[in-house]
Amino acid sequence: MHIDVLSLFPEMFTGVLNTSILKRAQERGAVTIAVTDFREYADNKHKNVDDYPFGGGAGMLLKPEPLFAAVEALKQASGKKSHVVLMSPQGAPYTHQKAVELGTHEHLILLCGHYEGFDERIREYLVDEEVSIGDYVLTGGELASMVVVDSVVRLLPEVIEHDSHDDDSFAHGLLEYPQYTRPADFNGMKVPDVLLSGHHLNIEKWRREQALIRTAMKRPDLLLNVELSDEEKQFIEP
Ligand code: 6GU
Repeated sequence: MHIDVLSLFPEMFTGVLNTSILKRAQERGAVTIAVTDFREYADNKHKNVDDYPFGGGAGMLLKPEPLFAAVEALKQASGKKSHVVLMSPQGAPYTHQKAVELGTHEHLILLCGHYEGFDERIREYLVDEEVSIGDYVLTGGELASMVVVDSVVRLLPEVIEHDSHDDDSFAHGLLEYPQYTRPADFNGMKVPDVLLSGHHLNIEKWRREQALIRTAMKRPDLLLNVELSDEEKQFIEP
């Protein structure tokens, strides 16, 4: 998979892309990631990428030309089937399912604006989808695009170390069950007996119950999208 990020502030990405799992994923060749300053594609000598809105109003808008030219160049260079994502607080809410889905594209192009809005033709003609990472406004799409890159790349088959993603919070629509490591008794704070029992069936049952309880307490909204057995429905009824 190849990921291109278009941003006016490429330096924001340096640490994130060169650390931990994102670093390892690139070293292993599971993904290549490039950040490009789309100011390079500005067509005027002052390298302007923004301009005043027609009809007046506060603030500036990102002009269409630099982003259209940059996306076209990246599509040509990749020779792959490209999927263009606009990072914006107006986008569809970003979820685990979306991370899985974006991971199926061989070439992702993530567009990040900063401070300002986009000329609407970018939305209408250049972009395949628009994504938001939550109901708050960031100064730019950069942090959001790093969230997307991180969550997509860690799920790629070549990056997964073991089956740990099966139990990820959200993988089955539930929050993850509680986990413990040694010591079994830390200053009187004890690990639940069942986990020390070696009884795998009871452990599985306990974990499922705990995931259900935890989700019902912290994120009841998630339960609307989960298949529950009749017994499980009874179990979490208040
Ligand atoms: Cl994707 N961009 C910006 N600028 N703000 C956001 C966002 C994206 N998602 C939530 N807030």
